[in-house]
Amino acid sequence: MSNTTHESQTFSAESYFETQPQPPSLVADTEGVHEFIQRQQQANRSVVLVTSGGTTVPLELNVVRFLDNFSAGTRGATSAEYFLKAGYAVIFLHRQFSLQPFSRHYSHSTNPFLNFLEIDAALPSSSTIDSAFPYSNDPPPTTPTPQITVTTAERAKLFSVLRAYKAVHALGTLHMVSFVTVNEYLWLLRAVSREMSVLGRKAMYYLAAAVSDFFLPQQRLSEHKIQSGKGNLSIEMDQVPKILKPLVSEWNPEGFIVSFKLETDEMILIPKAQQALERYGHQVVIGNDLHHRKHRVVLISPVAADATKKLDGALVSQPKYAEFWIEIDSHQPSNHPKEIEEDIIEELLKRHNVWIEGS
Ligand code: 9Z3
Repeated sequence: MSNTTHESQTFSAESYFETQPQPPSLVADTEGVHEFIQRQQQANRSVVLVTSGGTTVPLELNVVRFLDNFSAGTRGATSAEYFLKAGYAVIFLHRQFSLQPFSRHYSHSTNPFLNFLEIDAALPSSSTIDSAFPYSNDPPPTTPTPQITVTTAERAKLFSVLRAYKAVHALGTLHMVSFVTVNEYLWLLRAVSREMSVLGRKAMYYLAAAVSDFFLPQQRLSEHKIQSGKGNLSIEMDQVPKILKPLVSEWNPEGFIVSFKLETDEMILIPKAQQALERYGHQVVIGNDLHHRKHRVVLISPVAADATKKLDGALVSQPKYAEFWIEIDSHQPSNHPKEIEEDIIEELLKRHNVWIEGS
C-alpha cells in the first residue's frame, strides 16, 4: 500500500475467492462443520448458522493496525441461546473473543464471574498481599481443601445458566467456529453455507455479524508496519463483494436466510432493508438502529408477488414488503431483564416452520 491512488477493482464473489488467500484453518474448520451437520441430520434437527461479532480489515501483512466493525457479539450470542432452547442445532460463527452463548452472562468486562465466588471463611486468609497471589513462592494451602462457593444472590441465576450450558453440551448441539478478519469470515461463510445445503429448507442463516463493506486486497497490503513521517495516510479500499447474492442463489437456494441491516440514521433503515431484499431475494432483513437495537427492531419481508386485494370491486396492489416491529420496554429489571432476541427468535421460528412446510 502507498499514498498513491490505484486502479480500484470491483470484486465479484467469484473473483474475490480466486484472488484472496484461503485461511490455513479452513479445511479443518469445514471438516468439523461437516461432521456436526451429519450428526444433526441423523437427529433430524434444524440447523441455524448464527454469525456474530465484527470483522477486521488488516492494513498490513504483519498486522499492527486494522479497521474494525462495531459489535460486541451480544445479538449473536443471545440469539444462539434462544435457538438452542427451541431445539435447533447452532453453528456459532463468531469473532474470536467476542461474546459467546452462556459465558456471555459473565462477561469479564460487565459481570466478571470472580465477583460471584467466595472462599470458605474457615480458611486462613493471606497475611500479606504477596502471599495472596497465585504466583507467590508459598505453596498453596492443601489442608483443608479450599472450598469455593457461589454467593447466595447469584446462585439461582448461575444454576439456570449452567444447567442449560451442560444440557447443550450433553446433546452436542452447539458448534463453535471463529474468525478475525473479513477474509476469514467470507471464506468460512461460503464453506459453512455449502455444507448446510444438504439440509435444504431446514437450514437457517441468521447473519448478525457486523461485516466490513470495505477491504484491502492482499496484493496491495504493505508487508511491514506502515511508517509515519510521510505526512497523511490515505488508504483506498475496495468494496467487499455482496456475499448474500451467491449465498441465496448458489450456495443454498433452499435455506431460510435472515440478514441484519444496521444504520445510525433511522430514516433510511427501512428503505435500506427493502433494497437488500430487492437485490438478493432472501426471506427476512432485520433492521436495527445503533442506539435502539436492544429494544426495537423491524423485520422486513417480501409479500407474495400476487398479493393484490379487492377493495370496492377494484384490484388494489399490496405493498411489496411487510414490516413487523418488535419492541420491548427499554427499562428492564437488572436481575431478570427481558431480551429482545427472545421475541425475534420466536417470530423467526414460526416463519421458518412455514418455510419448511412450503417445500
Ligand atoms: C447487526 O445489525 C447486529 O444487530 C449488531 C449487533 C451488530 C448491531 P451487538 O453485537 O450488535 O449486539 O453489539 N448486524 C449486522 C450489521 C451489518 O454489518 N450489516 C450489513 C449492513 O448493514 C449487512 S450484512 O450493510
